[in-house]
Amino acid sequence: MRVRTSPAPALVPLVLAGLVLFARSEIFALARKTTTPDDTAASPVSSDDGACPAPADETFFPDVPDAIPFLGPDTRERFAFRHYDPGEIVAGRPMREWLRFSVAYWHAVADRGADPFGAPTKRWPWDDEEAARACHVADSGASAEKSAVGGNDLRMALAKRRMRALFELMRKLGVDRWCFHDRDVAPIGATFDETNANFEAMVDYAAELQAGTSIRPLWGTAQLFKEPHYAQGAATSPDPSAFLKAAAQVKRAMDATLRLGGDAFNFWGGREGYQHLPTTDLALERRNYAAFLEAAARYWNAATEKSLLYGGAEDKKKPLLIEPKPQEPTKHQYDWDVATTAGFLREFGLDRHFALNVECNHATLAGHSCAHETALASAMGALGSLDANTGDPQTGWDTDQFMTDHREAALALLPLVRDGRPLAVGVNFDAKLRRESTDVNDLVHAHVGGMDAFARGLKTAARLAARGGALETLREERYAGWRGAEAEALDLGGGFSLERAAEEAARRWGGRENVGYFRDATLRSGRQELAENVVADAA
Ligand SMILES: [Mn+2]
Repeated sequence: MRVRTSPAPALVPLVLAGLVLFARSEIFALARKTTTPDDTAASPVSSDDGACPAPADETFFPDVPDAIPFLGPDTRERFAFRHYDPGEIVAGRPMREWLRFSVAYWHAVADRGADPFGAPTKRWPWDDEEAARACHVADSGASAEKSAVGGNDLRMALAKRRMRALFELMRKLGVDRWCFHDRDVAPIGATFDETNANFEAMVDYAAELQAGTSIRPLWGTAQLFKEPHYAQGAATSPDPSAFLKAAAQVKRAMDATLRLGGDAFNFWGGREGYQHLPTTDLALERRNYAAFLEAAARYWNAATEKSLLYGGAEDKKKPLLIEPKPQEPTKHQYDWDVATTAGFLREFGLDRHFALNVECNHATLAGHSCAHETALASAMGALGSLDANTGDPQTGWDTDQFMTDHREAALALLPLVRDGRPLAVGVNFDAKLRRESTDVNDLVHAHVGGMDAFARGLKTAARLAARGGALETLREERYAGWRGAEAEALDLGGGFSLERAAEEAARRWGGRENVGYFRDATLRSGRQELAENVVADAA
């Protein structure tokens, strides 16, 4: 395999080699031409031999330094972290422990900017077919003819280039986790078997790229929403054959995730919901969904020989995650939000198997804030991972933008910092470039900005959560009554009853002047404006 050797096939005709060099240099020149004024640092064009560059010479991000440095908030360098300093201790732990960042394969290297109104806008260098053909020839031996490389071979060669681009991006960002859907990393084949073989080959390839690095998946997942077979859902389809196909696909995706050393496996109910309620059997679909998840949990737990994160002991590895989203693409998704999903899991006895993967943009689609969802999941002991992104306040759909507002990040992270424990899984950038952003460097700025926003937000959250700090003092004072003799006398854990409450109320207030409205001596201020000022000051 090319990742291990450095072939320079002498038999590749010079004319083809020249074409490849031309194609590559044109694309890199285009990338440089469209950089912002701050991004004009000189960069080496890969010095390949005109055929397929040796791994050490290949670059898709030529302007970006090998390891983006932390230079502090005052730097003018754009390929630099202003706030993310992985070794800095915040709230008792290094930042890298609090913020186990992950790059999302599908958004980072597989998105080309198409939307329902327009064609793709991004001409990524890793999508260069000529270069992919040359590398396929280099991989498969000098006897192959480059011009004859097409079909599945070409699609696989392109998939490998995309994977290499992802790994270069991660290396330069200093991020060692990635997330993937099975169908995104490998092309669909002409047959069921070819599709599976493609996926296995790409998992092998990713394993080779991971070898010798600390890189591995934060989580893997099965993409159960793109194929026409899943048009009416996968686990909740009215067609049992879709259910069967999806279950087989989950097994394969779980095997791949474990083979790559992934930390967790995620379920996002892509089309698990309904479009038309009058013709939907809600009871059947929800029951089937539960049966699907139950079988998946049984398989995963046996495969990992670990189990039970949610509500169980600490440090259980390899969690299963489920990611709430209220709608889109369906009108109503069964995993609406944290509360709905937790209720569903508990209804079917699945809560001990699954933790929740909160996505910030999904939170706002559900009419919540990201902080509401992390706080609620945390309060339920069910917060497993975070999909770090944000939406647009004036846009009503899932825009999956990078979060750059550190205040929003701070409030989302506050429950974790209060608990003193990082997320069991991590922080995945489920975020993509705008359609108008077409430069490879934009991908780097996006991730750097997201990492800085979360780093700065983490520091803000640590200030807010500091014991004896203004916010925690306000919070403690609000609930002081529940730590005193009055609360103890209520005996909520034991003898409390409405009968006892009635007796006690009569004893305390019977025969007295009415204090129910304006003259209630016990009414205390919630001091919200003061608290808002405290939060604003910390940020
Ligand atoms: Mn989203």
